[in-house]
Amino acid sequence: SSVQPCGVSDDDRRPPINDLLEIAQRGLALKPKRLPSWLFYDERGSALFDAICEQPEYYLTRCEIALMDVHAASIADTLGSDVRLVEYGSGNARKTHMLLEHLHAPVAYVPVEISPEPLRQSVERLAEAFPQLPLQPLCADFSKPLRLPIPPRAPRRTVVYFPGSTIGNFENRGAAALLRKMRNEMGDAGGILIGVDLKKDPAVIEAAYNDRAGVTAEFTLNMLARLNREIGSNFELSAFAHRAHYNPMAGRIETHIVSRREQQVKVGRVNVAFRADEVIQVEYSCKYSLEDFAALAARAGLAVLRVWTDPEQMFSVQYLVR
Ligand code: AVI
Repeated sequence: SSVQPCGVSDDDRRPPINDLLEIAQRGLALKPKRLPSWLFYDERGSALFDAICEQPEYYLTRCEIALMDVHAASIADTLGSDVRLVEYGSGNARKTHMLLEHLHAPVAYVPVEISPEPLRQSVERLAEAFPQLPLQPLCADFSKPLRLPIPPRAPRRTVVYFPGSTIGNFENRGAAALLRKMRNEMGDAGGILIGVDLKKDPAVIEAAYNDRAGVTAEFTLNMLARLNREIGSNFELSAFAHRAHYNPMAGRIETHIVSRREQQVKVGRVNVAFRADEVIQVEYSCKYSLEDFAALAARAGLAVLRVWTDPEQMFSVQYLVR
């Protein structure tokens, strides 16, 4: 079975649909309207996400990098020698670079990334920085079952690396299912090294998803621009707005695209009607306490062996084992 980031839920048990037009029509027919968050990441969206990571309000990347800066050697010691490192959704692989600098005799690095261009670029950079390290890139959707390449020599363990708190973009059930899938792929002796954003002052979290420069708003609305580009819909971008609000009960940022007025949009042959203020739900970014995350890991048959945090406990990197 596959696991989808939230938006269109992973539990509706319909046959898989790959066609963008059908995905959009189906999501916009739901009540409330929902589109899956992976739709953000076309080339423009991926560039906008990189720009979000540079915004002063978006503490996640800065804190995770600061944490890696201090703890990468201790993390590498915990992982041990002769590890095969498999990274889910490797993107620009900046944090990986910090980890690889300290790993003891790694057997191979397997970046798994759905977008071929970022995958190619990161492999090129890593090949230059780590000429001895066997690189085995896999252009694939990490939410689907993976066929990992045969390693050049037998590893002591396989470690799945999943930084950035991307796990937060999955609802509870989907997150547990994804952790279970990683658990299968890592085998008995393996582990999962995962970045998890922590609960904190809601104002700080909300600011991270509403940066003053408006990069996140552009990132959100790029989803509609992408649909216009790829399936010829006619969303008028100025008639929609980005809204990201922290739901303290659920412990998550809920991002919506809001219709600024009553309007009709053509999506293929379908006319989609919007009321004024009607929303499309596009992303959840779940935040965890250390206890919340240990409970989620336990649901997937995993135990938290070690946790590293930054000095202000904004963000955590956790090592999970069977
Ligand atoms: C990729 N993911 C962890 C980001 C997050 O924080 O949920 C995506 C993002 N959406 C808006 N800003 C960043």
